[in-house]
Parts: sequence; C-alpha cells; structure tokens
Amino acid sequence: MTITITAFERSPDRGRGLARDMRIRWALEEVGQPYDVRLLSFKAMKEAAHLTLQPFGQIPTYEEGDLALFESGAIVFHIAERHGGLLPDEANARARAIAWIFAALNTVEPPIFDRSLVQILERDEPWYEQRLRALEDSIRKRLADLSRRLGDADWLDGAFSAGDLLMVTVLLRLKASSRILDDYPNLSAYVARGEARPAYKRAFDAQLAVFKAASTG
Ligand code: GTB
Repeated sequence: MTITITAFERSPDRGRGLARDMRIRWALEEVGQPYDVRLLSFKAMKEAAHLTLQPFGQIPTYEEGDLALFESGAIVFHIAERHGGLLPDEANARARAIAWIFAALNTVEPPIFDRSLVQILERDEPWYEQRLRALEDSIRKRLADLSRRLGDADWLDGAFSAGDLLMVTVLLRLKASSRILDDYPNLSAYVARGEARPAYKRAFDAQLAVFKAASTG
C-alpha cells in the first residue's frame, strides 16, 4: 500500500531539514519503505481537507490505505512498530526504546522548541533576554543529564532505535540556532552519527530537493 506523507510546499527552514516531516522521511528510509509526499501551502494546511487529517492544521501527516495519522512521534512509532529496524524485538529493550521516544518529545524537546519560538516571536519584548537565559538554563540541565546517560555509547540504549532518531532530530533543532550543543562533545558526536546514517542523508536530500524546486520554479 502506498504511504503518503505531507510536508511544507516551501519550508520556512529553507531546506535545512528542521521541519517535522524530516522525522517521518528518515524513519521510512531507515525501514526501507518508499513514500509519496503531498506538498501543502500554509493556506491549504488550514483548509477542511487537511484539517480532517490533522486537526491543528499542521504537517506532517501519514496516510496508508484506510489509516490516517498525525503527530510526528505517533507516526514514527507506528512506522517502527510495523517494520523492523527501529525497535528491538526483546520486550524490555523495546519498552526502553519507547521510553526514549517519549523522553525526546516530552522532556528534551519542549525547552528547545520554546527557545526557538521566543527567538522568533518575542525578540522585541522587554523580557526577551531574561526569558532566553531561563530557557537556555533548562536546556543545559536536560543536555547535562542526557550527556551523562549517553556517556561514550553510540546510541541511548543499545542499537540505534526510533528513540535515537527522534532525539537526534530534536538536538538538530538546537544545533541550527545556537552553539549550546558544542559544550557537550558526546552529544555533538551522537548527532553527527545520526546525520551520517545513509537513511538520514537520503531523507535530508529529499526534503532539500523540495525546497530547491520551489525556489527555482
Ligand atoms: N506536535 C506536532 C507533530 O509533532 O507532528 C507538531 C507539528 C508542527 O509543529 N508542525 C509545524 C507546522 O505545521 C511544522 S514542523 N506549522 C505550521 C502551523 O502550525 O501553522 C515545525 C517547524 C516549522 C518550521 C521550522 N523552521 O523553519 O526551522 C522548524 C520546525
């Protein structure tokens, strides 16, 4: 059955792979599943046809036969459940890998995401610097703990998993807008290992091609 995902027609990140369709592309590349992409304008994302798929009018979405899904974490988890390669078979190891999915999205991503929003939306506010520092303190706390847990391992819990895939995409967002990650060399190396995976590169190139086509067309 054909898999179709949605992505920005013209991503505001200018093809840097920071929009959340990148997670889905990467997961599909890791498990070797081909997919189609339906590109959406900001206007189309808020229209009824898309709101049926994604109640908040956002990308990405995932369609396969009569299944329609939204939320990038749920989509990556679904892909990992359906296909081999992103979750261990052994029950306890699988549960721990799933815990890392939640840790990436619920514990590490929020202050990183909030920092990006503050940088975009609150730059002219009198509290801007104070708020930015507070968020950066929160980020550093999370990174220090994550760094300690990772230690000198390649991945968070044994083999590369969907938890690593999501954690790396979360950290890439931070790397794109600050030097904070440089203070945690093992996390920088962890992110680089993720980016070096052939599946990551294929996914990155595919989303970049969309941006280039939109810029020349
Ligand atoms: N929780 C949802 C999920 O994980 O799927 C969040 C989805 C989401 O935030 N989608 C964003 C979106 O559709 C695109 S990815 N925004 C449009 C809207 O809400 O109207 C977030 C994103 C956007 C842009 C950049 N960038 O330019 O760097 C990075 C990430």
